[in-house]
Amino acid sequence: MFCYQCEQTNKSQACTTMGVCGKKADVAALQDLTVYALKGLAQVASAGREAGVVDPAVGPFMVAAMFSTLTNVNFDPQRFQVQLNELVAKREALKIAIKAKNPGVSFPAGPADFQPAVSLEDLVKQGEGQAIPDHRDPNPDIESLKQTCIYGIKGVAAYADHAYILGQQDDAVYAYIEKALSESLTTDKDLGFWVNMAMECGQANLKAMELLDAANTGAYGHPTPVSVPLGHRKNKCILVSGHDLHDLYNLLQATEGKGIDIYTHGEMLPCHGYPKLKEFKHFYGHFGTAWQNQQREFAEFPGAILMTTNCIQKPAATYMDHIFTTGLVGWPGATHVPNGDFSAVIEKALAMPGFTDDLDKGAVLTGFARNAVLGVADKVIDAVKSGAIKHFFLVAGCDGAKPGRNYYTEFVEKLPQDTVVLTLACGKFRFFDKQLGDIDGIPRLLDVGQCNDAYSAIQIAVALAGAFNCGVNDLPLSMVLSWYEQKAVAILLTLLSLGIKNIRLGPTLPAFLTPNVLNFLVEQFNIMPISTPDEDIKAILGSA
Ligand code: SF4
Ligand code: SF3
Repeated sequence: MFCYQCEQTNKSQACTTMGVCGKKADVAALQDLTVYALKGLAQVASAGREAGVVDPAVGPFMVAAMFSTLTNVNFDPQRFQVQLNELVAKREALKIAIKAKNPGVSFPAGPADFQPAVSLEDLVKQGEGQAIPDHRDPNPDIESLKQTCIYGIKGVAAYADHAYILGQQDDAVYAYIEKALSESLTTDKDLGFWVNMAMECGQANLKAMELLDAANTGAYGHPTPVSVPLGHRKNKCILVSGHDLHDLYNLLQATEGKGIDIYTHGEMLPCHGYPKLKEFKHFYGHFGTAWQNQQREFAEFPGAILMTTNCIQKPAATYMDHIFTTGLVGWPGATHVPNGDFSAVIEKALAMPGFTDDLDKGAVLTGFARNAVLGVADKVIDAVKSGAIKHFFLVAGCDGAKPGRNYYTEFVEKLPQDTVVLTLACGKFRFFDKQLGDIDGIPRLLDVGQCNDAYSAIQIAVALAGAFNCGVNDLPLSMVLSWYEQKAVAILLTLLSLGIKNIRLGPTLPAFLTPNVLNFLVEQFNIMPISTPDEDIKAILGSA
């Protein structure tokens, strides 16, 4: 196997025998084969577009399949087998439809006529033949940009899939994915072409995040600030992790009046801000922190646990019998339940002890998405004009296990009192419960939401730039980001495609970027690695 798609990759180079994330070589091969087969489907779909044939089922299938290869989503080999067979069936059906319209059409050899082996074992062998080192572009910099696009597409696919589930889609997103995946098979394009392709990926991701924002706010209302308890109360309980608001809503409905409280974990924390989710009285509080602490935290939770998307960490034996997966997420041995049918989860929660006492552990604020922040824009603008707020920081992105991620905790702790921190995604758990106080009633720590709510943060930045009659790069705003998986790659490409400069990125830089590509990013965007909190704060704020 060869995988270097996430920040945790072995020795900051590549996982070659077993993933640091727990991914085994067979699943790595099946994921490589899925991406390979998706390139073939993309070629056929692109040919279909030229002939005026678009199968509306292909785009949503493509994003779901791509999402299933994202870090910490699906570790279950069987599920990849089912998906690969479905993919090829869809591709062949599309070929027939295109041929009906244009009988003279021919399709390229290679992934567009890939036939999956019958046994899982042979399928894995086919996948082993698709490992990255065997198919690199002869130009390492182009290979680097191709992989950047593929990982960015995985992030776009995640958001597009979530949006589709809630009824929002845009064919332009699917068209981009088809084009980029088809082009990744070519070797005749230059660096400029692939830089543009990466910027287009950023724009496709902006669209996908916009669709998801419309989907989430359309279905559940605009988030409003809310205080979320970190303790618990005596009752049966279910813990929901991942990113999927639709699953949470279905679970809240299904558990109403059943004597079960629902708690969020990780990226589900901001769900408490959505009016239509918040109105359920048994949607109680938040338990635990970010994904990499699951084994410790889940072992202490006395109820059923539901994983709706990434990040699943290898479940410990102590809770394997009461962790459930749904949607695209999977782990061999964990019970997988179909979306929307949570009866097995509820049954398990009722059979478990639940919390047997009440515990007050304080509370945290969330719900500062674009509507809430822009609703008090006048107050924020006045505070900047009066000098009460000197600088904004977006300290955002993924969390992970590396000790170097303490940088983000220290960074936030050391910021002067006249600064405001906007945050989003699971990286916030490094500092989400710090009491930073407020400036003229504006909290100094504002949780904008999940990783996809980078869309909301961009809208806030654009609105502030409009109010101050300047560009986003001229605002007193600095972005200090942390990455782990491929959604963060997509978001970074979005920010770059919007021309945003001076981003600090950590804890380490992606292994798939070559020195030349990195130099290009530095020259064009002044992107820089994090150093120490003291040095970076000094560099941003001067000696103030
Ligand atoms: Fe390694 Fe990350 Fe790939 Fe897992 S997803 S195998 S940790 S690079
Ligand atoms: Fe976190 Fe997995 Fe990236 Fe949604 S839950 S941000 S790492």
